[in-house]
Order: sequence, then C-alpha cells, then structure tokens
Amino acid sequence: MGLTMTEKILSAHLVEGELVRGTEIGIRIDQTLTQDATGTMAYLEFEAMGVPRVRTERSVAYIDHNTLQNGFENADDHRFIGSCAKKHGLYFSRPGNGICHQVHLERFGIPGKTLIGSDSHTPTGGGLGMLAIGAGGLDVAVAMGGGAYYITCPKVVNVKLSGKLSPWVAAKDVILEVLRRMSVKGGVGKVIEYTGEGVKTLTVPERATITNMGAELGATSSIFPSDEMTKAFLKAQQREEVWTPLAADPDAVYDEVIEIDLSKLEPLAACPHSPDNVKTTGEIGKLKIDQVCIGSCTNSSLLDMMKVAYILKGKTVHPDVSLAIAPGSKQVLNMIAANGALGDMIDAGARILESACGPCIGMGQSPNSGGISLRTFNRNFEGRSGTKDGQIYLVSPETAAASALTGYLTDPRTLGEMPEFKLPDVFTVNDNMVTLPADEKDMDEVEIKLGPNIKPYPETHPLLETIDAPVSLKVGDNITTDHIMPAGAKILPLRSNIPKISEHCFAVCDEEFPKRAKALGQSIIVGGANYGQGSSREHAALAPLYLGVKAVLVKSFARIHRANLINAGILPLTFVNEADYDKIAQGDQLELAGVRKAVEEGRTELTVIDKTNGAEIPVLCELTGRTKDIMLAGGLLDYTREALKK
Ligand code: MIC
Ligand code: SF4
Repeated sequence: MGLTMTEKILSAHLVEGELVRGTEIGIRIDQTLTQDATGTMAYLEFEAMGVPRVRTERSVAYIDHNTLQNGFENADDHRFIGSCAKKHGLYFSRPGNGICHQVHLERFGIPGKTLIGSDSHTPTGGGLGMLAIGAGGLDVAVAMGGGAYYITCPKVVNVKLSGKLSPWVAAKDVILEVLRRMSVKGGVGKVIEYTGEGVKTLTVPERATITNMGAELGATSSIFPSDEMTKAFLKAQQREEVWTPLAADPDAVYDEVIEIDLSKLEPLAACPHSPDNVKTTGEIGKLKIDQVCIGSCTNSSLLDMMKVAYILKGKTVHPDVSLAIAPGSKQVLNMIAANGALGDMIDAGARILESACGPCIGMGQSPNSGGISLRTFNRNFEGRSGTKDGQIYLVSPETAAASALTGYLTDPRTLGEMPEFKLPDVFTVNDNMVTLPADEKDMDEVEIKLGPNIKPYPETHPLLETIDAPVSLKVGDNITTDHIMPAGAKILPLRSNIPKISEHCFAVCDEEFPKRAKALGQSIIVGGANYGQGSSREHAALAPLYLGVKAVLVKSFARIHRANLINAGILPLTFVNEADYDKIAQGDQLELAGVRKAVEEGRTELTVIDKTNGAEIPVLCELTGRTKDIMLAGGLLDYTREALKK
C-alpha cells in the first residue's frame, strides 16, 4: 500500500508508537521556531528543564510579534530571548528581520524535515514540503531539549488541485474555499495534503499561503509536495543543496478527498467574525470600507507585494480608506525597495509598517469604531483587531489592493489584464539580522538578561484526588484563544508575566472572570464545541492555571489548546452527550470524585455530579499513557523534570 507524504515523514521520524490513525505517536523534531510573544515562556521553561544546549538540527528564535515597544516590557523580552538564544545554541532573528514563518520559509525550512513552532501558523513550512506543526511553548522547549513531540497520529485529507487559477484569483482564495467547505473545526486531527496537476502551477510562497491558513481549519498541519517548483525557490534563495523530492505514492490511501478546480475559483472573502464565514465578493455585494491592511504571515511574500504595488502604481488610495502594508521580511522589504515597488506603494499613499505581525495581532492599526477593514491576514475573530466592534474581512492581496483604490470591496478581476508575476531567479540574501549562537565552550560566559516584567512559570500542582469546585464560567461554541487570553497592544507586553496577564483572562467574554475565579480559589470552566481554536498561546492555559482552574469541560477541543491544558496540568474533559451541556449553569458546584484514582487506572469514562441540581453527567477524560502521567505530575514541566532526573 502506498504512503501519503505525511506518512513518509512521520515514519522517518517515529520514535514512539505506531502509525495507526487516532493513536498517540512520538516524533523526532529536526527544527524548532519560537516567536517573542510565546518565546519568553518557552525559554523560561527550557531553562527550568536544565538542558544546556538545544539538541535539534536547527532552532531559531524570532522577534516579530511584540515590536511596538510601548514601554520597556517588549524590549526586555527581546533582550532575554536574544541572550537565551546565544547561550543555548539557537539562531536569533532580530526585530526587523521579519515574521517568523516568512523568514523560516525563505532561509531555514527544508523539505522532508519536521518543524514545530510555538505559533499556530508554523504549518507555513508545509509550503516547502516540511511537516510543520504549531505547538505550545512547553512542547517546543521539550523538543529543543531533544525530546520527542507527541501528536495523535493524524488522518490525512487529500485536496486534489486541478486546473490553474484565473487572472487575479489568488492562493488565498484556494484556502478560503477549503475553509468554506471544511469549516474551522473540519481539520481537527487531520493533515491536509495538496496533490494533483494544479500543484505545479503554484509557487512556494503561494503554497505557503495555503498551508499557513490551514491552521484555521484546526488541522494538525498542511503540506505540499517538494518538486521542481520547490527546488527553484530554494535555488533562488541560494539553498538548493537542501532540496529533496517529496510526493505521495500514487496508491496512497487517504481518509477523505476534496477536489478543487483552480480555474473555477472566484475571489472570496471571510466575513466577520470567523475565517470559515466565506462568501464570494459578488455575494457580499456593495461594501464600503474604512481600512485595508496587507501583510501577515499569510500574505506578505515578495510576489504578494509585487502584485499590490502593480495595482497601486500611479493611483491614490481612496480618501475614505487607510491602507497599511507590512512586507513580511527584511528580504521582501529590501527587494521591493530596490526594484521600485515600495516607491509605488508609498506614492499611492500606503502607510508602510515594519516587517512584523503588527495589526494582525492588534499591535496598532486598530480600525475606527464599527470600522470595516479588509485584511490579507488569517484570523478575523471578534475584537482581535483591537476594536471591539470592528468588522474584519479576510481577502487576498489582490482584492485588498483593488478595494483600497475604490473604497469598496472590489473584485480584482475588474482590474483588466493581469501581467505575469514571476518569482525572481535570485532573491537578495543577507542574513546579517540573524545572530549566531555562542560556541558551546563559551556558553557559560553568556549572561541571561531578565527584566522586571519577566516572572517565573506559575506554580503547578499534581492532580487532586477529587475535584469539587464551582463553574466559574460557562461559554458557548467556537471560543478562541483570543477570547480566553486576548492579545493586542495593551495585553501582549504582559506575556512574560502570568500573574499580570491573567487579569485579562476572558476579558472579551466576561470582565469579572479573573476576579471571580481568583476569589473562588478552585473552579471549572464549561464550554461548547471547538473550544480553544486559534493560536498556540499557552497563556490561554497558564492564566487559567494561575486563576485556579482545575478542569475544563466542553463539547470538543481544538488540538493545540487541549495539549496546552494538559501541559499546564488542567484536566480536559468532554461531554459524552453534548446535550448535557445545557444541564450545567455557571455557578453550579461540580464534583469529580476520585478523579486521580480514575486517571491512574486509565479509566476514560467518568461522572461529573452537579451538586447544585443533582444531575449526573457522563464525561470523557481521554488521556493516554504519557498524557496521563503528565496530568498526574501536575503538567509537562514537572513530568519532564522528573523524567530528566531519572
Ligand atoms: C496568532 O496569530 O494568534 C499568534 C499571535 O501568532 C498566536 C501566537 C501567540 O498568541 O503568541 C498563534 O497563532 O499561535
Ligand atoms: Fe503573526 Fe498574525 Fe502570523 Fe500570528 S497570524 S504569526 S500574529 S502575522
């Protein structure tokens, strides 16, 4: 029986378990990446583990999220991460060098390798034929220390592409179409593999747009073959020697097949407030806009910028629209500066931002009240832009640029003939903003530089014998990590300070939650389906941990968040019957009697007693051998420390 690309990479990296779908497997990790918003915690955790040097083939620490530096906190974090990188053997991508995923694709990604990153959009590397997975910071810290990374052996979905995109229809429209069909929870437990004749027509940066936003499907990862196009990209990046081919066997067996004829796609937009609320620009109709933002790890490549510059050249941004553009990396910015495209953007009235995440994570450029903003980003969750009632539509760079000129959501096919946009034969390569680590013999001389806002990992506790606690919060379906632990310019500087950041936990849903949870001492959160979708931020587990949350009982979880809860020693539970969700009210006292013993014995079916109304509710506590031991120990840090001692 033939193998999928996923199976090929997994089997070459398997260190524990067997490739049986749905079972837990451990894989060796070749590369890791961190960014600064999750990185400080990851390096505090790495230091706490006591491993002197990273044991991966390549680990890179990026600074790209918290670059606003409104106060000392961000800058202290940068300095701390830089010092950790230098001491422990990591490459350090300095602020200004670009967004982690864009730079990793350009300069470090290697086909056939495994990569985990403390950022949910790490699957961008799948555009190069890597198996690239988003993870919590602690999982990345363990992998940096040479530990395996554990996932549920995924199902594999084949998205078969045929045909070729029509002029002005973009890679972004491909992933929006996949989101339209599969929804934000359709990818949970799955890797999405792109195959078919249509693949050949897509360049690596276009493929990376698609694998990047595969994160919004809840998928474990997304991957493209490594072919001649991949080779050409790596050659242009002067890294041809790292190329190896990768393709699924012709008789590979898939769990699901989705067919997309690229030539039939139209320009699409994800409407507020979910990336799967997808409509054609035609269906949305006349929509007056206030803002356009172009950039983010989804759409900030050189090709994207060249298309935008072409559309803007010689024109002026509509008087009612503010246009912001953040090229994804120093390489991209440098090249558009040299070839004149940057000048065309500036001339048209674009507000050029630094190469960083910026508005995508609410670091500036929040829209006006009720403002309608078209963005080339990947998430349009409520409030994420920094404006609570902002209406965010996710579109391609082509649609964004065309609309910035007209002041209305505009189908870019109205722009007329499209010239051919070709990747350059050679990219401008200058890695001078990547600092190399100190030699191992000199590592003791490197001082780790902490700042006053950098606080240790919160206190953990082994799993209790019995959990008997009130429901401190009840929420609905599709709660994102942006609800649980909001980001944005005001809160992101607190990422290194769990006590402080926890004061904002669930602020989007209920501002009283942190105070209430703290006063209760111990509590349980109840939620709906796809709880914790979105980012990899472990703060969405560490803040609840700090606030005394012992268990989270929901209809279903998003993958990374569930792993982060376990890593933080918070018990993840799901309803056996989803309808039982209605039996519990906020404030009810819930009891899980003898829960520790049940977990020790490997029992997965437990009963929650609602002591307020007497309801007996069957719940699932699906922990495997390893996750069971992590829970019992009080989280992954304690578990790893104990394992290292042994
Ligand atoms: C995001 O896009 O939500 C982020 C900010 O990049 C997060 C990571 C974080 O919260 O630091 C992600 O995607 O994992
Ligand atoms: Fe940065 Fe936005 Fe990409 Fe997250 S999604 S890594 S915030 S650019």
